[in-house]
Amino acid sequence: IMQQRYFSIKDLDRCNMLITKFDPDMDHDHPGYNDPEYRKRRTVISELAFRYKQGDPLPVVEYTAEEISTWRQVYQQLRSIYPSLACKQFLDGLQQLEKECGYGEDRIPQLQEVSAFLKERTGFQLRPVAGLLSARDFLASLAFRVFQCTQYIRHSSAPMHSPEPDCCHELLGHIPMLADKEFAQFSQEIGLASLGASDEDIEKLSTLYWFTVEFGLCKQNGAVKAYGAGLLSSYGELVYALSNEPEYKPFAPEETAVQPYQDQTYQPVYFVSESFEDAKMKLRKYSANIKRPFTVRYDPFTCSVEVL
Ligand code: H2B
Ligand code: FE
Repeated sequence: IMQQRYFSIKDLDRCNMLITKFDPDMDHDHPGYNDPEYRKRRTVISELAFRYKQGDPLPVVEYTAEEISTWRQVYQQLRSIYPSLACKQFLDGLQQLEKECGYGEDRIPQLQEVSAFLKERTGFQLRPVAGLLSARDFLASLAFRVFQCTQYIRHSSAPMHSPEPDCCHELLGHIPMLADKEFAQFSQEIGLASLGASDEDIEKLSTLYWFTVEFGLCKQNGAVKAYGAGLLSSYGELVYALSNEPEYKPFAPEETAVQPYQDQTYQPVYFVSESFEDAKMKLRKYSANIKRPFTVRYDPFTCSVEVL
């Protein structure tokens, strides 16, 4: 892999290492663990992702009435609090998706249409994935402006919480933000910084990703708003993060990268950025200091990464 002179988007077919710790077949605490129907359904949807190769049409899932009902509950509840708690970029993106991409409480949008929408706005495209990916593989895809998206939905017994990413998390949490040019750039830069990095640096970048893309807050017009997808797809944590209970710290990559985090419950601390511009500049400075065996440059004409 090191001898390769460039990486193309096709190389993402090899970035498929799944982490099974929250999988309904492995995790006894998963709300679907004792539901054989749910697990069977998950296997069917996983197969679509396993078979997918870069360039294939994105698989279409015919969602059941029960799945749509879960989506509706999540959508209605979150939608009602977004206007006061979500950042402007998110609200703009969601509004466009509702107007132009079939977003709404009555149906679960298909990856195909969402990917086409994003591609036009920020050049991001989607790729189906069967579950939680390793940080290295997940971050590598961001370098190519590819976002790996799960297609299954959380168990109907727990619409307000999912231990693993699901389509509510991707479609409601991540997609509206990825429709913003500046945020798309920020996401790609984390991805580019990860290529060729040591395991230790991947862990730090993954923590940075966690406290920004997943759980980030930012200042807007004197108020603190949410832009992290983990917050924007969880009613409970979104309200909690913007209450006066948790601790806030200013986003500072050196410090943020080593902050311990929670993947089972709410975060005890959140990092607040002055703006995306500010976060991007700080991240750039941080990334420049990561020691790597090579440097990389993204070529937007060929959508490939040159190794320098
Ligand atoms: N995999 C998937 N499928 N979705 C994610 O949002 C995700 C992931 N996030 N793997 C990654 C890990 C993130 O927590 C960081 C980079 O470790
Ligand atoms: Fe996520």
